[in-house]
Amino acid sequence: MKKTCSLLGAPIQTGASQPGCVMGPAALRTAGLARVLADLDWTVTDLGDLAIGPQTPLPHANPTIHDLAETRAWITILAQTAQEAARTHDLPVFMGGDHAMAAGTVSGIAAHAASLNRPLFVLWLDAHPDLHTLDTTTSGNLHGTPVAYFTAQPGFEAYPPLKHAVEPANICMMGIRSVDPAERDRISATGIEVHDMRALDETGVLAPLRAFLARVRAANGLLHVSFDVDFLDPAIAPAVGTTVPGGATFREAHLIMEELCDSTLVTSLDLVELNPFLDERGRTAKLIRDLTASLFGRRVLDRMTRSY
Ligand code: 4U7
Ligand code: MN
Ligand code: MN
Ligand code: MN
Repeated sequence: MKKTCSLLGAPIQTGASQPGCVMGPAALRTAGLARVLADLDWTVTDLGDLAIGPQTPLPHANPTIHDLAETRAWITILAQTAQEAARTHDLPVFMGGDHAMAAGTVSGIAAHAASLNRPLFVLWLDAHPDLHTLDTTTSGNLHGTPVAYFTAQPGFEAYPPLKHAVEPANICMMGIRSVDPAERDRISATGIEVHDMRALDETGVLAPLRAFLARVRAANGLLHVSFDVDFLDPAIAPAVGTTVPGGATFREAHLIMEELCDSTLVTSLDLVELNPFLDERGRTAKLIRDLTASLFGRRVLDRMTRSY
C-alpha cells in the first residue's frame, strides 16, 4: 500500500512582523511540492488552505503584542485540523504561514498522540527556540511563542486552553543561534535539548540526530518535525523575515532530511516562515521543496540504510 500524505495550507502571517508568509502555501504549490511527492510514490491529497473569519480585537497587558485574536483563531482551527489530518494520513504536511501556526499543529498532533497512547517527540529546526510567553515577548511577534505554549508554560491564558502538552524532554532543537534572555532561562528551566550552531559545528548534525531518533524509536513515539526556513543559512534561503547569519548549510539540512527518511519515524511536518515576497526567483521555495523530497524518499544513490 502506498503511504499517504496530505498538504494543508495555513496562510497565517499575524505572528510575524513582516507581511508575506500569507503567500507561503501558494509558493510551495507553485514549486510543485505535490507533484514531487507523488513522483516519490506517495498518495498526496491537497486539503487546500485554512482560513479564519474576522475577529474582535483581544487586548493584552503586554502592549507589544499584535494580532492576538487572529493568531488565537488560527491556533484553534489548526489544532482541530491537524489532529484530524494525523488521524487520516500517514504524514500530514502543514505549509505555513508563520511559526505561530505550530502552536496549533503541534498541540493538535499531541492530542492525536494521546489518543493512541503514544508519546509525541518534536524535532525543532530553527534559528530561534520560540520559547517566549505572552508576558516575555518584547517584539510582540507571536511566532516567537509556540514552543512555550505547547510545553504548557504559564502565561497563555489568552491562547486556546492546551489539552495535551509536549514533554520538554521529548523535544530536540537544532540550529539555534538567536536566543533572548527570557528564552535562555526557559531552556535551562525546562531542560529542553538544544543543539546550537556551535554544538553542531563541534559534533556535526548526525550524532545528536541519531541519538534523538533512537529515543523516539525506543519510546514508540510519534515524531513531528517543525522546519523554520531560518534554520538554513540566509545565503541559500533568503525568503524569510527573520534571517540570522551562520545557519545550516544545504549539506547539513540535506543530511538531516535523508536521515529522517531512513528512520521512517516522522509522522508530521511543518514547513514554516517561507516569505515568498522576499525570495529570489523562487529559489527558497524550490529548496524547501527539494529538502522535503529528501525526507519523503528522494535519494542520490541506492544504499544500504542503517538498521535502527
Ligand atoms: B521564528 C525573536 F526577538 N526572539 O521574539 C522574537 F529575536 O518563528 C524572534 O523562529 C522570533 O522565526 C522568531 O521576536 C520567531 C527576536
Ligand atoms: Mn520559528
Ligand atoms: Mn526562526
Ligand atoms: Mn522567522
